[in-house]
Amino acid sequence: LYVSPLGSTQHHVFKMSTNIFKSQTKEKETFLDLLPTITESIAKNPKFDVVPSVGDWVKKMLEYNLNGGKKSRGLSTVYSYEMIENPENITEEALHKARIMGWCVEMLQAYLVVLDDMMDGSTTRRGVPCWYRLPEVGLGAINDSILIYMAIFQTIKMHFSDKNSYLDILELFNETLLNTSIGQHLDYTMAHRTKNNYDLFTLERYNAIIKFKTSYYTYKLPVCLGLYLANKVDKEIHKVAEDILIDIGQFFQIQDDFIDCFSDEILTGKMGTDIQEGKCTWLAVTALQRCNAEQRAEFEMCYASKDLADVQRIKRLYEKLEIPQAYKEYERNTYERILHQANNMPATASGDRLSPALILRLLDMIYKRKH
Ligand code: DMA
Ligand code: MG
Ligand code: MG
Ligand code: MG
Repeated sequence: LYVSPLGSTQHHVFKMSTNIFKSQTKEKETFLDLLPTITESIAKNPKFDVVPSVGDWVKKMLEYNLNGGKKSRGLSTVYSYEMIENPENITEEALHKARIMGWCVEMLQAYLVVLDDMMDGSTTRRGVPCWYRLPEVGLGAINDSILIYMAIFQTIKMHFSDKNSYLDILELFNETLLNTSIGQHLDYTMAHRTKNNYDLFTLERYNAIIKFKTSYYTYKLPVCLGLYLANKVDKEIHKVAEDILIDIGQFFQIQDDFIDCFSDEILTGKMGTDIQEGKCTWLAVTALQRCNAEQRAEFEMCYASKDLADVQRIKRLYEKLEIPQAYKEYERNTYERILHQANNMPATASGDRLSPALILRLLDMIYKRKH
């Protein structure tokens, strides 16, 4: 099957895309409707019986940190399962389970962003103050992140401990967190160097950072969970999936970097801090590749400054270097390249393949996104 977004001869693909689009809004609604059940069942952990105020806090904290946002990782988990599973096994109950797993991925995301916002000096997320910025929270957010993390495993145990792939699922979550924290370490230390020297801001280094900090938890995790939910435990198919999903994750993070600087806070719900924090972003790396000595000096002087005038100068420099145009071109080329890759994914020794339609669906969820 050849899947192309532009393919005039592959009209069946267009038909499918329209159907998917319709069900996407509905699936999101169904997915969101499940949240109260999830938070309630976590707060009902007998552990909290003797300390009911902690149970109440956990519920409130989960609600705050799981509300809003695109839910793209949770939904990707559900879509992956739907598109991987043998159609005759797809029951309402199986989909319900996939949604619960999707919420576990969203809890991992909540856990990560509670900490990420502290590390990045962020102020807002999903249109509200970052959790650690609430007066009654502060550094208690570190412990709250642990409570969120434990809620993931409580939920997985409750619903999936009878599955053959239970251990694989647990190991996948652990491996994902290790990879993400490697990426977050690189991201943080690159931004907090003591020397004002940008020689380390290379595309190679950048790609390593974003592979670790974003790709594994944003794409590999949801799709591999889809595979496990469909009882596909053969490691070979997981490896085939990993290769292309890392690419999509890097694409997603490059978009995130662009959005941090050039999108509207009203749309994104988060105020960008990448320039102020001196992050190694796609914009910074691309700008450094393009600038002359004078522009490089300006970059070194103004980057990683909290002063609004410096931030504006960096944005003007990006525009002068035509970074927005380069980004548009990058976005289109990458979309085409990944699609081509999707259509040429190898089959495993046992003949298993990852459907190109799933990759197309994941790509279409984010192509040209503004938030
Ligand atoms: C995203 O990096 C990575 C993680 C692990 C949250 P980021 O800081 O650019 O994300 P955001 O823009 O959402 O703060
Ligand atoms: Mg951040
Ligand atoms: Mg960050
Ligand atoms: Mg960002």
